[in-house]
Amino acid sequence: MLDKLIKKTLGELAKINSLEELQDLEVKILGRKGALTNHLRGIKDVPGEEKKAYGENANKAKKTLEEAFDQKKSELKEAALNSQLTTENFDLSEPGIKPEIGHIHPLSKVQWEVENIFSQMGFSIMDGPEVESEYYNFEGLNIPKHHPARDMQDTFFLDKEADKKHGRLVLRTHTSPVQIRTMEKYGAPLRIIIPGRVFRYEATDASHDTTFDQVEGMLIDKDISLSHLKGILQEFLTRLFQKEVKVRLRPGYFPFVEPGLEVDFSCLLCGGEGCRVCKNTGWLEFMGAGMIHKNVLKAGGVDPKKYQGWAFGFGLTRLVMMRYGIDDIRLLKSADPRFLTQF
Ligand code: FA5
Repeated sequence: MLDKLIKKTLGELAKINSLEELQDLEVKILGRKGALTNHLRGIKDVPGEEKKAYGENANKAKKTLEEAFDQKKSELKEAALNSQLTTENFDLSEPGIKPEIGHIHPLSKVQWEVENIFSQMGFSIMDGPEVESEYYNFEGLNIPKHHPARDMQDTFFLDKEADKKHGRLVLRTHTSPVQIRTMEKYGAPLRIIIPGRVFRYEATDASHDTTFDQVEGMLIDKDISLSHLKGILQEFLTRLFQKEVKVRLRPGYFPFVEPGLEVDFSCLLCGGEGCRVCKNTGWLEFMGAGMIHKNVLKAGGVDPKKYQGWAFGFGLTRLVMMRYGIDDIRLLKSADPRFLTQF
């Protein structure tokens, strides 16, 4: 009886030419009231000792037929697709769908330009961890515990200790910790820049964010003075903005430099005459810098009697804003295509 049903069904299956016919046959055989389903239900009337064999055979038949139906279904689907491809009209000259092509984020663009200019001047590009220890972020940089200078940079602390010597883990508040890491690793002389992301626990507004990018610079050698710093920065900014830029140094305070400086550059819009952008001063505030403090050189294992050097740190994010005239820092991390497609 079962063999007959299988044979008959396979025979009918072979003659089927459409998915609708296939579905009808499937209902007739495997559906709730289908022939095979009825056969399976008949198990209740079979004597005890024959039940096992009856059930096994019926399930085997069910499996065979299900596979045959699946196989036929894929054949019919493929045939339908092929006939669609051969019968439908194709216009090969019709314009295609233009693929969306992404592009480089303005922050990365400017970062690469900065890296290129400094590489051309013989600087190497360094990297360091974003999750730092208190030691590298503060103590090593001559900012002891409880020193009021720690309040200058509000910090995100992690609930975990690096180790006894290095203290708690923090999200680095500046790229300066990599100064010490690089001195420890390579010793002096050194000529490096360190671009990277930094984090501060502060209220955001149009010019402040909690996550932003900085570029640190450091040059250590014999007989190094601030005139080298001024020369390098002037050259860097002139190449970056492709117009002559002047640099001005003012006294400033950072615990890891002595003397410390604030660096300004001549306003790009008015060239120093005074305008709305520079608030009529002719200058734009750019960054902190100074001669590296001897305690910092020592922390990095460099002998301050033999070597000296300078370091600087500027906000890359703010430089990008100046470069493209972006008036809100938060747009840069917004991932908003209306903003990003403008670059
Ligand atoms: C520092 O972070 C020092 N490490 C810089 C330095 C390095 C000084 C080496 C001396 C020697 P400061 O906190 O001023 O300094 O930050 C440097 C720059 O980061 C600022 O000039 C500014 O451009 C940028 N910056 C600071 N806070 C924010 C913020 N919340 N959002 C965006 N940019 C910021």
